[in-house]
Amino acid sequence: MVVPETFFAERTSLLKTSEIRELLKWVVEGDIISFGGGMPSPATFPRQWIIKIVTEGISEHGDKLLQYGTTQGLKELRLELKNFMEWRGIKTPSIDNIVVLSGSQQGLDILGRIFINQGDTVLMELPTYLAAINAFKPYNPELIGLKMDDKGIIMESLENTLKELKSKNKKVKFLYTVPTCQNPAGVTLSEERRKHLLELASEYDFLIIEDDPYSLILYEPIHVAPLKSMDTEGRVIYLSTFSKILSPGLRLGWVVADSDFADKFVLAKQSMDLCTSPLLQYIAYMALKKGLIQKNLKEICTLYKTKRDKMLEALETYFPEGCKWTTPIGGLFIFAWVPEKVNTKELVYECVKKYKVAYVPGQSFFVDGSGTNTMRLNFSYPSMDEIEEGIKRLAQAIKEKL
Ligand code: PMP
Ligand code: G9A
Repeated sequence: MVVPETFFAERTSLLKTSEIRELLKWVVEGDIISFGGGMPSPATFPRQWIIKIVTEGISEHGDKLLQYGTTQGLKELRLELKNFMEWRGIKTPSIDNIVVLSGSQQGLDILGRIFINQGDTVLMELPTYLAAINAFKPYNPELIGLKMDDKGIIMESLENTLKELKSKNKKVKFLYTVPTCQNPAGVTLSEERRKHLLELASEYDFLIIEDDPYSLILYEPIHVAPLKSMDTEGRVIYLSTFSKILSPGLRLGWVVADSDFADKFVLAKQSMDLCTSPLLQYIAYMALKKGLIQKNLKEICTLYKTKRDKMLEALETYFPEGCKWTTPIGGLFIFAWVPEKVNTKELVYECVKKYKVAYVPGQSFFVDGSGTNTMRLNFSYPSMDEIEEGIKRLAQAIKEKL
């Protein structure tokens, strides 16, 4: 049957494929060195521990763990998350301020559902997490990009944007940010700017979505306070995930928000998946309770720091003149700029076919369509040898275009 477009809802035409997901297909299928998706190193997955916990969990609590659970999430997990959040400086009056999600990506989708009316103004970093852009787009907002430097969003630029919008009688619905070890740019918003951002949110009355998968994966002895820990007005909705600190295959994330927001998350989630798998939530609960997360984090940070340094060294050695890149204090990504004449979206296909190396072209992370000469490089997944070899091949591909 030839399916006519009219069968689909209009918003379906706004769904866009994710380049991260497209590249993943090639990486899974082929012998390609991948600097593509933000995949943790499989060496960090606690396999034997998970086998033991699941076996014990099912024999002791099988009736509960194999049953439907509440939409909010396992009470035991939310109690552990409450402590975990307090350790991060985020105080939650009750576990009802926490909703367990089937990955923080589900939280991004819910944000679109509960907040965005057609034409609403949403502010995002330039560049920003591409699956957040893709999650918001079907609701047809006006996405406005905010310029960044090595300290995150440039406050003057944000203030000018806010003033301009106000002069046009436009109100910002929310600002979405990955303030710590940003995906894709690898930068961290400075403490001074965090305070300023919260002041502006209060003055111009908008919400802040703090998406925070990476702030515990740090390679420098730096303390970074989450925006949510500085939020005195309940304007910050905080998302995080077990994907990078335990395993992404568990598909477990959570949101922390004032109860009016948390209740709406629950309502939206009810019709999406009823509840997140209680069995998988049990694994995360035990990982927090038994201190596995903290223990694992030390190993993750040591491993990824070595990989980050290896990639920085390889970039320095092989990349041609005219290229530059970020030096992230944590997280999984280095963001690179190549000479302007090189279009990284075109180059990636050649890189995959001829050089067997993949990265994510930067342009899809920019809501204003810029960034045609940028690329995001993940260093957590490839081995040390692959990092060296892959950057060498990438440099060769770039040089051929100059
Ligand atoms: N937000 C950001 C900034 C991310 O980098 C990611 C994963 N790469 C997600 C959300 C989604 O994470 P999850 O696996 O929890 O769905
Ligand atoms: O595989 C995914 O889509 C999750 C990873 C996100 C990223 O690479 O930023």
